[in-house]
Amino acid sequence: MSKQYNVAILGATGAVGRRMIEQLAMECDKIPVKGIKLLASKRSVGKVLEFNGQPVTVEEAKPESFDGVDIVLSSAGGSVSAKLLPEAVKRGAVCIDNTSHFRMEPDVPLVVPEVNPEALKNHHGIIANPNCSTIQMVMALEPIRRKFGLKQIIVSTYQAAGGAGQSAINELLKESQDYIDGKPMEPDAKILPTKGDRRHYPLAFNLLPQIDVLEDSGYSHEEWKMIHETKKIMLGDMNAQDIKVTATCVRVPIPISHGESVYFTVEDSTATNEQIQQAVADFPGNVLQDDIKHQVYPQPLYATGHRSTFVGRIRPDYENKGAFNMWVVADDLLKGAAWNTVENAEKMVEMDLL
Ligand code: NAP
Ligand code: 12T
Repeated sequence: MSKQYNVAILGATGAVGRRMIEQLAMECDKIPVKGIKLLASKRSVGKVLEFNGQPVTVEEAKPESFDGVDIVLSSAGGSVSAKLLPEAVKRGAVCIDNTSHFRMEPDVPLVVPEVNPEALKNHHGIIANPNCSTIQMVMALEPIRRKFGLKQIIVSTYQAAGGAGQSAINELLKESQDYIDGKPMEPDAKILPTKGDRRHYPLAFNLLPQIDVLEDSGYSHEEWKMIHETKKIMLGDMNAQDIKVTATCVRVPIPISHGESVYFTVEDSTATNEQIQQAVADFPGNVLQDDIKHQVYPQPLYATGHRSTFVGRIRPDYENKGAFNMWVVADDLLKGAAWNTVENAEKMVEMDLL
């Protein structure tokens, strides 16, 4: 009989955690689950969630929670991961972490399974899931890099509220209703642009060019992550100079699924638009939606709830040979978070790394 696993989901009550529960349940043939633990903060103790149609009571996450656990899928914020994942590893578990806390540590693989699965072999108990915006961008660009080489990437993001948690979605919906009802929105903004910062602004009927904290460099931390995570995933080195990357990250007033305008230049300047479209379409996990005659292009409303990365509007920059524009959309809570995490676990089972 194939191996069976005890799985713990840390942050099980959150926007990502709830999706991890669903995504894992859908993969039980590939990741046979012997037992499941749903872990969250003290606030959620006693709440009952469902796994595979069975009720499971939420427990408070503590070091001892990981006794006997084989796989941890973690999404309870960076400080919780920092404290608890080393405890889980000590107890023999392998952790796939969705927070940014461990991503840049040299012995922590940063993995999108379709892009760099081999990196999983170098794990020391913790595997990091990349940032949601990075994941969908490298999904679209990796097939192009493999066939034609990449020289430069310039990305602008259109990011949904959901990346910042369920409370950010709730805030957006409440503000939208208040705006329609003619009530002031600003006094109630508490979460966005980023919870820990001093000032908060409404997202409804607005655009916020700040995701995560702003750094002295002038970039937001989300922009920093997109630059360095892309290099670590594609080139194995967060500071590699072989591909130049720059990013502008903007929060837009939609609940779920990020859009990205990606401008890129390829090494092989004989690459045609059709060859680029074909390479994207042939890559597992991508769906090409690129038919301008019929107004077919990716949209967040239709990407939500799906695991794929949707790519369209691929077109050459007629002023610069070897340069192209494209538009990329994915569900930031599925491919950008819960599904990529479960998919990493599945890949590890397949590669016999667990
Ligand atoms: P969320 O909806 O706010 O959920 C947070 C989860 O963490 C809840 O289950 C919460 O439990 C739990 N939690 C909070 N404090 C805890 C503590 N001290 N001990 C144990 N559990 C605790 O947020 P989310 O959207 O699911 O995201 C969670 C984290 O995932 C984020 O902070 C971020 O680090 C990461 N994330 C990554 C990506 C990515 O790009 N890969 C995307 C989204 C999120 P309670 O319900 O009990 O409070
Ligand atoms: N601040 O895991 O606010 O690096 O949308 C993902 C999403 C951090 C992360 C967000 C964030 C991450 C957000």
